[in-house]
Amino acid sequence: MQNTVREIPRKILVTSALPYANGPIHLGQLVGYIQTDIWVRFQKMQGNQCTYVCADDAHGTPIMLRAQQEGITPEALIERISREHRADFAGFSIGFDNYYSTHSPENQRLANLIYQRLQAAGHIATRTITQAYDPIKHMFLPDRFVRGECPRCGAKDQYGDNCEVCGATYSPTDLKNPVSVLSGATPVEKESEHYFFRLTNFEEMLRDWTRSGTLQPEIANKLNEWFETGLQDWDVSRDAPYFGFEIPDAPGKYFYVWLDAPIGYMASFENLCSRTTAMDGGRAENAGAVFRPGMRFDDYWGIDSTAELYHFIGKDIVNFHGLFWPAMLEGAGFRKPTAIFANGFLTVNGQKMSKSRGTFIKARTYLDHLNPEYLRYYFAAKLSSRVEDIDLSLDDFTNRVNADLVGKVVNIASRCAGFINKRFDGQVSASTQFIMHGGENLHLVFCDKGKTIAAHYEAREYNHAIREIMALADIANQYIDEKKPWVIAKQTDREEELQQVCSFGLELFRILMLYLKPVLPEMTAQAEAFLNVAPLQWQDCGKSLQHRINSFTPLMTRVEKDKINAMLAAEGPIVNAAKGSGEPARASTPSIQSDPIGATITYDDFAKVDLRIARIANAEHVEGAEKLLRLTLDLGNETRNVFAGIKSAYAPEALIGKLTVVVANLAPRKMKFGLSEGMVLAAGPGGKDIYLLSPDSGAQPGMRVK
Ligand code: B3M
Ligand code: ZN
Repeated sequence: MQNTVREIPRKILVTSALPYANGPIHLGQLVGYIQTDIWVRFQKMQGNQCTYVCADDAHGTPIMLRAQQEGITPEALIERISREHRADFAGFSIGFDNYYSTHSPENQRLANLIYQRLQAAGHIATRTITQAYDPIKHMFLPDRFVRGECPRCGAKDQYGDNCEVCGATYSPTDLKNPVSVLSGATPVEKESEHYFFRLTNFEEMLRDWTRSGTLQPEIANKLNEWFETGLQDWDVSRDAPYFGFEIPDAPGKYFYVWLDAPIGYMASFENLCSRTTAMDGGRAENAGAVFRPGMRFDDYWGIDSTAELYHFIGKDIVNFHGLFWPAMLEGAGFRKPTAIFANGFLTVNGQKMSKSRGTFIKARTYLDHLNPEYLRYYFAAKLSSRVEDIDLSLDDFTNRVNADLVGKVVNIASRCAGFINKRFDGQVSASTQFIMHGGENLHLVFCDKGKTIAAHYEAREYNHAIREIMALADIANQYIDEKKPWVIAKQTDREEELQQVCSFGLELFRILMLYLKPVLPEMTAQAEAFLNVAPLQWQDCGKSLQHRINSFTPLMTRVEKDKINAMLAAEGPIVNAAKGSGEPARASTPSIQSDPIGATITYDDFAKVDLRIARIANAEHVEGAEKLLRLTLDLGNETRNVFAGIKSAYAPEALIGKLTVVVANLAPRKMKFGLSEGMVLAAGPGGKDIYLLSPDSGAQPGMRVK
């Protein structure tokens, strides 16, 4: 935290990492956006002037290539992805005050300005480097686009930057037998002049800054390793063709996507500032935003800014935010962030999200099946200020949401609202500020906890906040359990008591919703409507209910197992026959877009296909075949020879002994390399992403699959 005097209300600018505009949002990314959104909503409820901006990160080689592949311009691609991203974020109630794009005039102006200031101050150097170049595609190849044999251990088909087998790191020019992923050509080495940001000029500033409490201790330690190995100048240019901003006075040279990406934070904010005066105030994504006409860019980014600036990011991009970014800001005369908050990764059922296991869940797929607030709650219940990975265990998710939100919180309202609506025409008792129970005033107990809960939200210890809130929910439920309104309701002389107990229950429920509002904005909005109260603010604890409420609508229903299963099934790999013809099943770029379901067939059609379990007795390369492996399949009482187009995903040795599924009654096909007597089943788009189907253990070769 910087040692500045804070204005009241605080002026706070918050950002989340800018998602790449080359694919849909997935649940792993949502951890960060939900974490940030909860914090921002909490700040707004406190009455602080908190602004939350984000944008699509729209530049770079993968976006350029994907657009080419789809036969559209990169502008059209990023436009479409931006719409998808906005819809996904809106679905999860991520309440950005502005969502913009790094491919914007503001960002170009700011990127040029920062670069030119750095250059004028002597922080940019040029140097000629040698890089892998694709002679067919006529372009320099990013490390990830070159594959070949590891120079250390000889493992085949490794990326140009590191070996997944032995862990060696190297540059693409070190690979043996390298090929360009784009064209299959052997890359040549070519020289080119590059522009470097002289990070070393900022070493002293960075050492101080990273240790001044701006970073979580884990992150500060991590960055310390960089100081120990020595800071390096940072290559910030890329050669044409590249989708990005051309560097001023350097024709054919473009800013590397990571140079203009964080500047996108500033650009999105500047764009918001220029629109605040003309704000219509009614945009859905601005719920709760406090707009000051004339919010000024310099008040937030100028060197003398007293505003607080926080970047929420994933732990994989701390070097960019903890080193390059503050150095760029310093060198260009802007203020530096107050703090960087990094979150961990998401695992699903204890494992890395995986397309082949169907646990790589897209935000949209989740929204198609489940209530987004379940996930917001579950993440909140697990998130702390530490840089830890969190696990979405789907059973735990179901149990937790059902037990806490449905079983505890909604239950309070549903147990009390019916009596108030039916027996008292919606009128609550007058004195809900005095809920005496067990020698204590529960109203005071609940309001007092507000300070502790606020401190937990402020410190991003949401798991502690949730624990406190659920402890209060337990107290409210105990109160109702002891008072037993359903028993009182049967006694005609206890009308007033019934109204009071139920009113108290609803008042405690109101306070719980107030505390949960940063996490559950939609459910709270419904509760506000039902309780007939103005949008709850943090200081509203004392404003107790004393008026007529509206009729109760179910605020949240239980998580259903079959909805979860339907979601997983929707993400499950689509089964393709790995064709023996030598063509890949689909374009070989990994894609998480699933194939559309094919035409309907009758059961009889299906029954004609004789699927059998087979053991792969042998697998080998086929001389002269680029994509095929020759498999010798043991079907129990016979052996088959099958060619399968799975070479890009499997080494033959890895297949021997495996059980798989084969189409046993497919007419044999004569191929260039011999006769193929069947077809094995595999899923996935192609390339490295091919997954051979295999039965559970116990299946025997020859068994019929039905
Ligand atoms: N697009 C990578 C990521 O989403 C990158 C973040 C930019 S933040 C300025 O993790
Ligand atoms: Zn290796």
